[in-house]
This record gives sequence, structure tokens and C-alpha cells, in this order.
Amino acid sequence: MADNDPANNQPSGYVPPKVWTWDKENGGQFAGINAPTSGARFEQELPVGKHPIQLYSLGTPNGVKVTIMLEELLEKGHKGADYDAWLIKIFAGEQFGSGFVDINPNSKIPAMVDRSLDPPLKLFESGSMLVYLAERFGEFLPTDIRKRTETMNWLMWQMGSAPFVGGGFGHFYAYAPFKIQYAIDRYAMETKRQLDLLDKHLATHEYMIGDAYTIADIAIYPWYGNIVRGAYSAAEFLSTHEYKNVRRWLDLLGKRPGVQRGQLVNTSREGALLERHDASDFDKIDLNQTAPV
Ligand SMILES: N[C@@H](CCC(=O)N[C@@H](CS)C(=O)NCC(=O)O)C(=O)O
Repeated sequence: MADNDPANNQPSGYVPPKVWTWDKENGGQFAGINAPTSGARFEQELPVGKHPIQLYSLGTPNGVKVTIMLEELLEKGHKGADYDAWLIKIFAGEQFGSGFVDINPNSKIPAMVDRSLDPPLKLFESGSMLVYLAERFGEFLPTDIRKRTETMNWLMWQMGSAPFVGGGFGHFYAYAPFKIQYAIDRYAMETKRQLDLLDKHLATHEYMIGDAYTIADIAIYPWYGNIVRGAYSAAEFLSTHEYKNVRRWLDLLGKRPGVQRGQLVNTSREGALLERHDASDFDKIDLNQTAPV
């Protein structure tokens, strides 16, 4: 650990103890649900609908990646991709129910079950779901070794990078109980570095891997779309208007019906769907509404 004067620490005088212990009431926005242990906290069976694919999720960027993928597959005519999307209220701790934990021991949305397999196949981690669905239906993951590898490169980049944006920048800028300049500076810089990387890449690529729309686009769109459009009320703070190529690509993807429908699932926003059980659920919905943050 770097030498420093505890008087400069935040809070002033704080010195990490020899052994960390859990302070349940740390005041952060997630204090009520965070704990240093894993596993189910209560018994709760999950509902099961009529479709092969059962999704247990919430319309956050990680959840939306999967609903966009499913809607894109349906758009291509893959009836086997029809799905029930059930709402998991993470702020109420529903990810710790026994039924959810049985699918995802990591207790984070999204979780998914493909019941067309016997026994049903359980999936967790949004990236794993995108690869699984792409391979199962033969869409959005090129078979050419170079294109496939490029797609996987960017997909893995997204899975590894977004926690710095959400768990780092978003947490310290918007959710922490007080503002810590060091933490905000560190993660704002990293978030802008990622946006700059995407912007330079998209200056010479129509989609993430060139001329083909892939699961790399599907994974990256919800996170960086949200940031550019003002997630954490930080668009001005991060000067997201500067990333012109990212904006061009966001507009391109935002015109796709699958993207429009996918980002309206499992959200309590007015005019969106808390749950999705049938294609006709979208009939009453304006798909061209302003993209969500
Ligand atoms: N790497 C995981 C991240 C999933 C994740 O962080 N989900 C958040 C919502 S976006 C969650 O369920 N949080 C609840 C919690 O931390 O208890 C994925 O991509 O599926």
C-alpha cells in the first residue's frame, strides 16, 4: 500500500484495520442488499411461462443485452427464441430467492433457462447468454475465424470494461453516500478512455467488427448508449456529445426494431413493459419513443 498520512484519508484519520469486517449500514444505495456472502436468503419459486426460453431479469444494460438479442432473433423469424421475461426487482432483493439462485449462484440479473432442452439448461452471465443464443440459432456470430474472434474480442472487452463504468464511475458519481474526488476522477477518466476507444474504432467501422452486426454490438450498445444519453445524469460531466462516431453508431442501431423492442422489456418506465410474455405485448407500445437511459 502506498505510504500516506491518515489525516488525508477519507474519512480523515481512517486506517484500514488488520481484518476487514462488514459494516452493514454503510449508507450506500445498495447497502440494503449487499452482503459479503453468497447463496439464497429465502425460499422463492420462480414462475414459468409458456415459451421455451424463460428470462428472469430487469431492464438494466446487462438485462437489455439479452432482450435485444431475443427480439433480434424473433425479428429474423426464429420462433424457438420466443420467451417469457419475468421481472426481478433487485432493489427488493429478489435475486436472493432460492429459485433465482438455483439458476444463477452469483445472484445477479439476467438469469435464463432454455426449457426446450431436457433437462432444462440454466444460464447466467449476459455474455454467456449472447454466445449461447448466437450459436443455437446461427445468428450474429460470424463463423469465419477472424470475424468470430474479433466479435469475441469485443464481447469480452465489454464484459470486462462495463464494471468500471457501472460499479466504478456510476457508483461513486451517483450512488455513493458522499462524493470522493479521487474515486470520481479515477473512474471518470476510465469511462472517457473507453468512450474514446469506441469512438476511434467506430470512425473506421460501421459496426463493431465492420460490415456485420453481431453480438458485440448487442453487448456494447446498452451500456455505452446509456452513458452517452445521460445515465447517472452524467452526460454533461463526461462531455459525451464529443463522441460523434459513437453517436452515429447508436443512431444506426437504435433504428432496428429488435433493439427498440428489446430495450423496453422489464422496465417500470411509462410506456414500457414490466414483463413480456407475447409478441403482441408490444402492440400497445410506441417503439419510437425516446431511447431510455
Ligand atoms: N457480469 C454480469 C453482471 C450482472 C449484474 O451486475 N447485474 C446487476 C444489475 S445490472 C445485478 O443484478 N445486481 C444486483 C446485485 O448486485 O445484487 C452479467 O453481465 O450478466
